[in-house]
Amino acid sequence: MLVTYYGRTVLSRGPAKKQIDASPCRQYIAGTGSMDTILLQEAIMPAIIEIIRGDITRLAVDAIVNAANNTLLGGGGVDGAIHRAAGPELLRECAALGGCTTGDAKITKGYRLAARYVIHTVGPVWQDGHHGEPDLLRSCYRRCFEVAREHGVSSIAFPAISCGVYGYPLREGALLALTTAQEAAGSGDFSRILLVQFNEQAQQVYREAAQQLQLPVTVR
Ligand code: AR6
Repeated sequence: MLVTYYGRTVLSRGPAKKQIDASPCRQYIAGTGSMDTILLQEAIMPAIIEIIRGDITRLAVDAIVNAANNTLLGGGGVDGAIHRAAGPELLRECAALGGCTTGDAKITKGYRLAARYVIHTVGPVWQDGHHGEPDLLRSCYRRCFEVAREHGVSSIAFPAISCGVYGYPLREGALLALTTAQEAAGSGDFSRILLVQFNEQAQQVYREAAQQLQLPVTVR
């Protein structure tokens, strides 16, 4: 596992005070030795936010997030995959929820999934970026974290909400996912926040977005 701290400034006294970009913090450890102890401790601890490649339906976390539609009655993409993996009981519980408005989130049990809960959220359909799409997508992530907190969820995994069939540009979606994840990580309520991508290209977009935001993330 590679723990990567992008663009951190070494805060300590001495010659190691410098800014690095896109360089693993391990380089600090191997550096001149004038690094601040706190920074060293941070560097060897895994970051709370993880950028992961894989199938979200297979993750053993407290909750996985579903990129659903307003009916909550299933669909294609990650929604279809989650319903297939969870089994028909999930659809039965969803049917009793009365749908979900765009930007909101609702929780169900995970049934046959390894995850205890599924948090269903409905992202915006991308038009041109001037129809409230960023606010709605931000609201999706924040509402998911709120609902997660209410249910004692400590580890949570997100797909790239809206970035498939709904057409949200992946780069912008990744920046929003990371900034809201960073807010939640700062609250101290979560032990792990996983941002899951299906393929390597998408993972690379997330990695570059983390670099742009100078966020500490674990990539694997
Ligand atoms: N694990 C992780 N990520 C996945 C998986 C998976 N198993 N499957 C797909 N993705 P989408 P949306 C990624 O289209 O854009 C549904 O029909 C995918 O590569 O699933 O919010 C709903 O019912 C993409 O990056 O969700 C709605 O009608 C991301 O998940 C509509 O699609 C989201 O893609 C919602 O569209």
